[in-house]
Amino acid sequence: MSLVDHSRARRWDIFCAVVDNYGDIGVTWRLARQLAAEHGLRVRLWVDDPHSLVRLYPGVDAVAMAQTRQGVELRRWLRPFPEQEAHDVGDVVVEAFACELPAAYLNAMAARKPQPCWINLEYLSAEDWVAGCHGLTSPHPRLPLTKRFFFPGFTTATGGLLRERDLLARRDRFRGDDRARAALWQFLGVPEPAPQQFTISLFGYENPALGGLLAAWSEGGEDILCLVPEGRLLGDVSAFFGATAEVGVSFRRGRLELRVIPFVDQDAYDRLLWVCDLNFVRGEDSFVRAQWAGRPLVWHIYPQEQDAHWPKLRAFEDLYCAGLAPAAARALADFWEAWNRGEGAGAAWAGFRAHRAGLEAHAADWARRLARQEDLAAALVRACDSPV
Ligand code: TRH
Repeated sequence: MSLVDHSRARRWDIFCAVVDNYGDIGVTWRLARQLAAEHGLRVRLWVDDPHSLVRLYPGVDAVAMAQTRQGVELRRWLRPFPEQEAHDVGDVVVEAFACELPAAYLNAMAARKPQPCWINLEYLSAEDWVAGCHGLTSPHPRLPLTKRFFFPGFTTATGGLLRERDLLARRDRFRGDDRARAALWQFLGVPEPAPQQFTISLFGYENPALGGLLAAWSEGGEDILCLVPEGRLLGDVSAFFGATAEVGVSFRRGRLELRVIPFVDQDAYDRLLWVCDLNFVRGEDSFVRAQWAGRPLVWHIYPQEQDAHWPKLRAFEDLYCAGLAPAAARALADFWEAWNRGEGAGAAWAGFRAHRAGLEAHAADWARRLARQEDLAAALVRACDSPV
């Protein structure tokens, strides 16, 4: 039972436009849940495409106009935004990833007394400029409103990363709990890996480098179990094995066993990351969750126009590899480069794998160090409690 009296709590409105700008529903859903659960806030999450949420949390009704799930009031963001929806503006308004707030809602924000705290939640980047831009404000060109830019990040000069209060404790308890691990394998429809199998989760965008990597794994010196969630990599898996890769299918070639697993809810996906020895992740949210797993990871960054993603990738590598032995750092950079370029990952694998022990110790240490920083939800609440 909740000890918080939610009826008197401050109300937050979070807007996420999935259709317009591919706003990251994974991040906003996680943030909304945490604000409600840990900060006792009344949170409304406005989403233009609730279908996108069903995969992350199957309890969501994709067509309902309003529903409450996991303490969050989920509202369908219609276009045009109905005038009558705009009268009830939250104490805090978060526009996620620069989505454009409905004009009627903006007008209502300007008229509200006191005015709401208006936040633009930005994408995650490890680049240096982020620290200088975090917290900057920008007046609306027409209305008497000021928005504040909030940048997630990896240092204390930024807004931090999403991390639920008990995340690392839950992770460690799970790892020590045979029954919980067995339940996960059963849920995934996968027999428990043999002790000598090196277990890899593989989530990413289409990648022409996959065939070469799977060949290296099948011909390598160790048994590998590779788990591929349903999604954009399945075409490349099918091409390699010459057969359709779909949920429930398993393949064997040489030392490699590959199983296609269902796309599971966010909490189960966390457990998958915790149980694997190495995690391939992508985008923003899975990338952060793999860091909290404290195990080595490979990041497929979302490719942007004019190669804008490369400086972002390198900035993170520089930060992450500080303190790592130079040879291990080089092997990591080579492998990540090959994976993101879409060629040469098979050739770079042996070098990466040779540094297993160093990379494992480093990943655990990185998670410990990051966890000393304030988490993003707490930092946002603090920012909104202090005047601009
Ligand atoms: O979906 P993504 O590719 O997201 C990206 C980023 O937000 C990127 O910045 C943006 O520009 C681009 O979209 C368009 O990858 P990401 O961020 O990892 O989101 C995937 C979500 O799916 C994440 O919340 C984890 C979740 N997930 C599950 O819940 N279950 C699963 O089985 C898997 C594989 C993932």
